[in-house]
Amino acid sequence: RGVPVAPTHTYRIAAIPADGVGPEVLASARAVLDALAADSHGAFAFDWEEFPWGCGHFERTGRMMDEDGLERLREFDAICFGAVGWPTVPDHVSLWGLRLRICQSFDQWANVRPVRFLPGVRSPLRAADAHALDWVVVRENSEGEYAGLGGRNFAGRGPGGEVAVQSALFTERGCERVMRFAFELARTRSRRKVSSVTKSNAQQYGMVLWDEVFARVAADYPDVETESVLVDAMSAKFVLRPWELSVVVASNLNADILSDLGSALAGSLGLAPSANLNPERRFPSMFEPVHGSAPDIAGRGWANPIGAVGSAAMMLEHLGLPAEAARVERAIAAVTAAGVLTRDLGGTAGTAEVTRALVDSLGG
Ligand code: GGG
Repeated sequence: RGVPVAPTHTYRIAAIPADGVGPEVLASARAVLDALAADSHGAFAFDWEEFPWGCGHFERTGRMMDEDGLERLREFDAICFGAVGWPTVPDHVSLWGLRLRICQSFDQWANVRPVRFLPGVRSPLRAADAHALDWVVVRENSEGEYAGLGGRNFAGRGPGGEVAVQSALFTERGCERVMRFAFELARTRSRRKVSSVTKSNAQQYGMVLWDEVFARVAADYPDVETESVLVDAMSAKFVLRPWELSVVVASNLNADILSDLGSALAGSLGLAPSANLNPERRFPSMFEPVHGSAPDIAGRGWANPIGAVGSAAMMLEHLGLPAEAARVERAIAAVTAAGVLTRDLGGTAGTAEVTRALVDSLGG
């Protein structure tokens, strides 16, 4: 009686906590999602399967993930990821062996990284400027500087004379699809603007192609304001004129750097959520906090779970549960406004306390 009778939909979610603080923040995201499901009166549920991959797995098996891992992940509705990296494994091995392997194999070509002001959080910006923070960085996530093209030890040159080449790959198709994604996103926002970022004055091939594709795509969106800004100037603009930005689209490396800067300006890298999307939905998309594994605080219960919980909200949106996503967003704002803050934000709360506060703030 009084209980909604919508049919139960069970979402199959793969959890990959991985390394460092990854398990702590992912447990928090799971607690929030499970609380929502428990409160849905049977309308939806999450069926979790956890994959114990990461640097520990690498030390035991020589692999960051199982050989059949991609095949198994393919069956899921979405992937929740923690963080990758541990000092005993070279960072390029752990990153390529797990996170990048999944992103590239599942063609998760759009990495969406929102940056916004949260009440009660101190920003290094002046208060009025901090309140204006409301951007989405759209990171091209399949090629660019992360194409993995290059090599070492050419023509017998050995130690002392070694040469390394690291190439960036830009395809017209890869640029165009991420730019169209950025423009469509801009059309859903109050400020319809897309800022494109390159270093095309110095990088005269790939980034000039990027600029040309941007100009062509922009012509299809006359209702959206545009600008093309060099990455060095954009870094200054993030700090000095943050109110001018809405959607920022950039290559893999540039967007990675800018989104860290953006989340630091919002108060902490620990706050930043992200979605690695395969917009065609041929493969599962992956949701993860922007931050890394933070080995220095791993296991201490200090990690800020808000980036992971915000990523879970992005997953809810992707799964077709926008009202539930909005509940999580409101809970995050209520918890920071109430001053329940982890150490990175100047507070004293631990991960568990923030998680409890988030669950208690979910409301109806
Ligand atoms: N949760 C994100 C994560 O684990 N990131 C690790 C990292 O170092 N990423 C580098 C990159 O994505 O560019």
